[in-house]
Amino acid sequence: MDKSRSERLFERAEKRMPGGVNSPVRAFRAVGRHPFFVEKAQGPWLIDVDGNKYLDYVCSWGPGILGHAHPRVIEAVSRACARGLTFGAPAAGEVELAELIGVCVPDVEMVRLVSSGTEAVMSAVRVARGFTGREKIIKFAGNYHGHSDGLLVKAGSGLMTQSVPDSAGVPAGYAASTLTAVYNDEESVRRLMEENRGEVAAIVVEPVAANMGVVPPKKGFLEFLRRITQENDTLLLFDEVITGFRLALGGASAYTGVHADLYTFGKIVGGGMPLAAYGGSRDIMSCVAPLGNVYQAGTLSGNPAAVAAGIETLKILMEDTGIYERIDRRAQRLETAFRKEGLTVNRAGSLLSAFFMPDCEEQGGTVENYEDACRCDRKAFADYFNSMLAKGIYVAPSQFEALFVSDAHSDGLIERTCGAISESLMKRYK
Ligand code: KE4
Repeated sequence: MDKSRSERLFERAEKRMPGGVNSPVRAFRAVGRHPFFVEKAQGPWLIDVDGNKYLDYVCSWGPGILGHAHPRVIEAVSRACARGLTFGAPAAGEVELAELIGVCVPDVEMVRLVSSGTEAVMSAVRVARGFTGREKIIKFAGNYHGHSDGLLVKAGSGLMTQSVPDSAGVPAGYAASTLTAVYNDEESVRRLMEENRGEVAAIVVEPVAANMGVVPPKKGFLEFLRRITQENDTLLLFDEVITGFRLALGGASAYTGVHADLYTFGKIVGGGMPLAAYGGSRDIMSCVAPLGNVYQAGTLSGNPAAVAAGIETLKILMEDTGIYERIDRRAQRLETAFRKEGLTVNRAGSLLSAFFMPDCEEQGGTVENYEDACRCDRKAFADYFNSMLAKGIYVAPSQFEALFVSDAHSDGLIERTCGAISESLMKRYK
């Protein structure tokens, strides 16, 4: 596999950008090689600058539910760009997207569009604090909610990849207001709520965790979070940057039947463009400036080109909800292939992760929380990643990320992937 142009670009990149990348997990450090540089993407394919073609199961970490460069989305964005890239003033598309989000997720009576998932969660937490007048929040070890200071505590995703669950540069005061519980462990939540009675503004949770690998909520866990927050006048915040419009058109509340007070969305809602959102009931969202006294703003919030991508993506999903059955079925086929090779697999809809448990637990190990996920054999994962890449299949370069299936991953390509899984793993467990 020729990598020469990527290598030359990476050499230049490292001189000008930390680690040569604009987001740490892209650096491939957990899998012991340099990243490839992408030339273009189409459907389920990424093509790198050396002409290598990869079947893409990262899908840009989630936005790509339709596959890359869907013609209708490209057309919508091109039309929007021709009318001007940014106005810094309201435009009709923002209203249409806000209305579509509310149709898909009826709990979101009012929404604010922003430019990244980090910004959405950071803002929603500020709303929870402003609305309740309380300062503390509870999050879960291994959940990742973007890189705002108060949420970089025992976080997942790239922090786990670098095995640094907290970040330097976060003032102790911020971390002090962020309490960390154990995902799927009701007692750990109950204890924190009792120790901080009347002080917790919100419980912030990934309703299906996907940043320590995929870890679905155990039966009753979300229902418990809903009950204990209602009993304590604490808000429940579903961070649906990954699960929103992914698990179902209505996201986690539709998929699980549990309803939150505040929601954050990213990735799919922007159709691959820099757009995210936070929202909830009119009562709660009315505290956001200029209506209320919780300030949040953004030069490019509701950017017309990004809004065009989001609108077209949601319209396609709304027109053909059969997509969810198709991508879930294909993800289930991949789950079967991994299980056949003895791996522990967690799956929720079209999100899944195969865990490389230590040999002693290779059969029947379970991953239900951050501690379980940390036990995984990262070397074995790296070997699997590189073996799959050599076969032209690009999975996330970290054990602690999800595998994303798009509507562009045909049944034939899924079967090809199952074959590659079997070839890549047979040496490990047999
Ligand atoms: P962004 O700021 O990266 O748009 O969104 C932050 C975020 C918030 N909440 C959840 C549940 C998320 O998963 C994310 C971002 N996800 C990671 C991948 N697991 C983004 C990839 C990266 O950091 O490069």
